[in-house]
Amino acid sequence: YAKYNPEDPLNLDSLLTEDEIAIRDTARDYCQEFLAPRVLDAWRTEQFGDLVLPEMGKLGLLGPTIHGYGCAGVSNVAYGLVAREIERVDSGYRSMASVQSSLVMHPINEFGTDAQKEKYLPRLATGELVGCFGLTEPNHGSDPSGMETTAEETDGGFILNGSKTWISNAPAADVFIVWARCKWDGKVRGFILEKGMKGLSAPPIKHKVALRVSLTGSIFMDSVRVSHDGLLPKAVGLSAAFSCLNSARYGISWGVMGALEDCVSKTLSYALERKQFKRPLASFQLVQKKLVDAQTEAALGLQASLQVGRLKDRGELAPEMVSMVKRNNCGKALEHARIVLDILGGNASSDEYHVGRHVANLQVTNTYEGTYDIHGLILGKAMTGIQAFVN
Ligand code: TGC
Ligand code: FAD
Repeated sequence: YAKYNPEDPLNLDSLLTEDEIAIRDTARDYCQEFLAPRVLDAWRTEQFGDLVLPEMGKLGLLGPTIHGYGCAGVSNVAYGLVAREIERVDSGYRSMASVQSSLVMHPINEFGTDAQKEKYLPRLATGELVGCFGLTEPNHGSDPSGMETTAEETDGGFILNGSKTWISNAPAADVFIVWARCKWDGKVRGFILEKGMKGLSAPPIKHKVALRVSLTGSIFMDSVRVSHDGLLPKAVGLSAAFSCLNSARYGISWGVMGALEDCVSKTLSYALERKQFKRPLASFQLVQKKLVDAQTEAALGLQASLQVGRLKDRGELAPEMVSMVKRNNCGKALEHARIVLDILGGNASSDEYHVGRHVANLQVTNTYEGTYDIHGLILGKAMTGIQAFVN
């Protein structure tokens, strides 16, 4: 028999290429050396770490699956491994990176003109420019098809009116990918807006109880004039926005497993050291069960994301597969992070023990990019042929 390794229970490493292991190790070293020491202060003060995206950019971690434009051109599995390492430290840092890579660089690369790609991608890849993605509106979260933001044609371009809310990176963004319903044909299209445009503002939403290292904001558009160069010509219909979500949701499925792994690792260390009734907590059967259940779900979730990543790399991905791993992994991460948190006893309430921070973050990851229940209904529709979320 092979020797069982509790740190990699199902030998995920054996399924990765040398290149994937190398980029994973680069990301892990960076995250543990540079992000982990800063996370507590950033969490307490809700700082947007200005250095974070440029540092990630230097290591090739932004838009890593894109070929050209200064991007690394690695596999989707490598992208997932990077998300896992970042989220091992904090879901908010992973949010910053996934918005930049999947929700801003991806649509420009997929739906943009050559000029738009040349203009934005190299500087987004280095983190010199910060991007955000505005789909959710105050009256439309799970149902973006009801969006009220409009675009109308005018001499030389378009005029956008409307508002978006709960937008990651928005207050720090230089580049805004915004989705609007076009008055001339009723279709949703994607636009590129830039900081400083007249009528465009992005105030922060402060005092969040989760994801505090990631800056979140609203986007207000009051007759913002965008030239023809600001239209993403191939981003027509909600399916274009959903294609960005497929990529980001896939990354989240890996990321949350990293957060859960960190919860297991931290509570295991605690359980081995802390004694009650003259014995380490780790010697109690109930405590061992909590740890093993959490570790099992992390190992299984990673295998599922790996399979989806391999299919994505081969061009054999169905969006429902992403719904399945996003929903399962976010749900399991939240459930089991919450259960192992109990092992810390009163110290669960201290941010210095980190697990409570992960639990708060995982509530958001289970909500954004389609809630747990919405992904359940997407899968329910695929299974039964009956759409349950709309009449
Ligand atoms: P429906 O009629 O189902 O679909 C409209 C069109 O879109 C197509 N489509 C997809 N295409 C590609 N990939 C997918 N996953 C797709 N899902 C749907 C569909 O085929 C159709 O195309 P066409 O050509 O026939 O028009 O649309 P619906 O309005 O009934 O959709 C319902 C539902 C529930 C599926 C959808 O609206 C949904 O997914 N809601 C969740 C909303 C959401 O995920 N929002 C995310 C906002 S971004 C965010 O949270 C970023 S956080 C990032 C971070 O900080 O890390
Ligand atoms: P609602 O849609 O109002 O849902 C509320 C509840 O009702 C949920 O439990 C939901 O599952 C349930 N529900 C809704 N419809 C149904 C139904 N048909 N059947 C059963 N149950 C239903 N959005 C962006 O566009 N860009 C971003 O960068 C971004 N970043 C975010 C960052 C943070 C920190 C947060 C919290 C959110 C972010 N979002 C972003 C928004 C996020 O995508 C939405 O919050 C999410 O899609 C849910 O929408 P909602 O909040 O309007 O909830």
